[in-house]
Amino acid sequence: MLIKTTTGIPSSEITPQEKFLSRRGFLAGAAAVAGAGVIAPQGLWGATKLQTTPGKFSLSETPTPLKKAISYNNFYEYGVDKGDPAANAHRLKPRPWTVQVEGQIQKPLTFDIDTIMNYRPLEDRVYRFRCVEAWSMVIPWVGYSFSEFVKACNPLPSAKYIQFISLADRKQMDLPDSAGIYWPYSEGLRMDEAMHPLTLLTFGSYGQTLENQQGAPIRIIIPWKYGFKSAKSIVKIRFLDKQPHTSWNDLAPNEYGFYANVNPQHNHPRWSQASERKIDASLFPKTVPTLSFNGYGSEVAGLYNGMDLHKNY
Ligand SMILES: Nc1nc2c(c(=O)[nH]1)N[C@H]1C(S)=C(S)[C@@H](COP(=O)(O)O)O[C@H]1N2
Ligand SMILES: [Mo]
Repeated sequence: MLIKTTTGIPSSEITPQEKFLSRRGFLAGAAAVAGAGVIAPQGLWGATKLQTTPGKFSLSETPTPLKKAISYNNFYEYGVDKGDPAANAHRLKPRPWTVQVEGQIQKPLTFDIDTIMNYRPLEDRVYRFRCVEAWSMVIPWVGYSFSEFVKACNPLPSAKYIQFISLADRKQMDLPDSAGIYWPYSEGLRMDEAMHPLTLLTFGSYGQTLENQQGAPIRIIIPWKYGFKSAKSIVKIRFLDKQPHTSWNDLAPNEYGFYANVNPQHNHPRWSQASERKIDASLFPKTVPTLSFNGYGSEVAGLYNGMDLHKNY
């Protein structure tokens, strides 16, 4: 059985939870698409082709070339330069992989990565992706709405926030002190942000599994927020009653807020956020104006009614 509890609880005690998840369609969903998710190893960059359907919310823009998307990355566990993740993330082992879920839920859960990946049909979602460092890409991510997964975990009403925790394993990662981050990398969302249908539980891009440097085998993508909110290589998801600490908040609270909505009017203390270098197929990236909420305002602005987004940056 792919669903285990975290603390070696005997399998007899797991049964009610399994039945519960089955009733909710979690196991049924897994069975219905079993084998549909993963096809055959491609041998290219270690990625595996995924079977996908065209998803909601896709931009009609031409995606950034795959090669650029996987050679210019932020993944501080492997070094602070943009080329470091592509050079060093081969050390990451994306299988076997489990994701623990804990906190304000009925009972802690541990899921195998393939159970999560096969739970819902995988969609292609071409999203704009904007880094706080003022560059952007257009990436065809592969995944399904994170809200589907949340519902399957059955959080308690006291769950108001979600925290994502990335792997921090010295056997597989460098975890350099120079990054300044207190490992493990962690990020968080308010529950309504997490439940928004744009928030994508992500397993792939460009029709194939994530490259290690993109945060294989599972990451989150929140397209209206700066890229640092989108935690990579997630091993733990916590439902919380209070706003969680996040890596960048802890490191530089004057530079990185909890909300981190893309806001061209609110500058980073060291640079403007009014424009971005658009990384596309051209040799020299064009600079284009940045859109509020990264262009997703009509979908998400309502989540922040009555909030001062200069204070809550
Ligand atoms: N675990 C982890 N997740 C992370 C980061 C990181 O250093 N470690 N960097 C963040 C930042 S700053 C950005 S811009 C995006 C980069 O994603 P990409 O390399 O796929 O473009 O990942 C985010 N998620
Ligand atoms: Mo970033």
